[in-house]
Amino acid sequence: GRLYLNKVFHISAAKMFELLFTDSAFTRRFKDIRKISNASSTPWQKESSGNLRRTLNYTITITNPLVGKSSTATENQTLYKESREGQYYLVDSEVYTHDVPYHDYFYTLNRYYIISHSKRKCRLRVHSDVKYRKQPWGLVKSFITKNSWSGLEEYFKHLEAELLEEEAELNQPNGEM
Ligand code: YK8
Repeated sequence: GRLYLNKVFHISAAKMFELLFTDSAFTRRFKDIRKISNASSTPWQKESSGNLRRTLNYTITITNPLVGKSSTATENQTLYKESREGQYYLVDSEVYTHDVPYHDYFYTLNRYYIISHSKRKCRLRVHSDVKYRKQPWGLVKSFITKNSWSGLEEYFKHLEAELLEEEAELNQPNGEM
């Protein structure tokens, strides 16, 4: 896998969790800019394991010329019970894209760590891996991996840029916060 984001933000850990993993104005705006539509989400629900789970469904717009213009996707997120509110959050997200070529062969596993750095700062790390559900032919596998990595790299660069804007807004001395 690869580390796509690893950065300290002037945003508290609790606020970062709220921005990324609740139905926040930030998430809604980011989805708008990315042309992610038909978004729906279940609430976070406790499982027998003690972890919290939720499922998101949405339609993504794709710019990769090898693929159709859009695909529906399902994202299963797990907030691990080891997480400590305000201190440390660990979320795994499995993303299944249903309408891209070879979609039944792979999914993407994104691991988000939010670690409190100080009262008003946190580190956000996102590590992603392409996982295979069945073994494709070698050439197909490298094709899927290459196209997934470039898509993920672009996505997380954009997410980082939008978070930096949010950080600037939140830290304005005369801001609403
Ligand atoms: C989530 C990983 C792969 C997929 C895409 C697949 C191409 C397959 C090409 C053929 C289009 C929001 C991606 C990038 C779509 C977007 C997914 C997002 C960014 C020719 C083999 C959607 C995070 C996420 C995870 C996986 C990404 C897909 O929050 O290249």
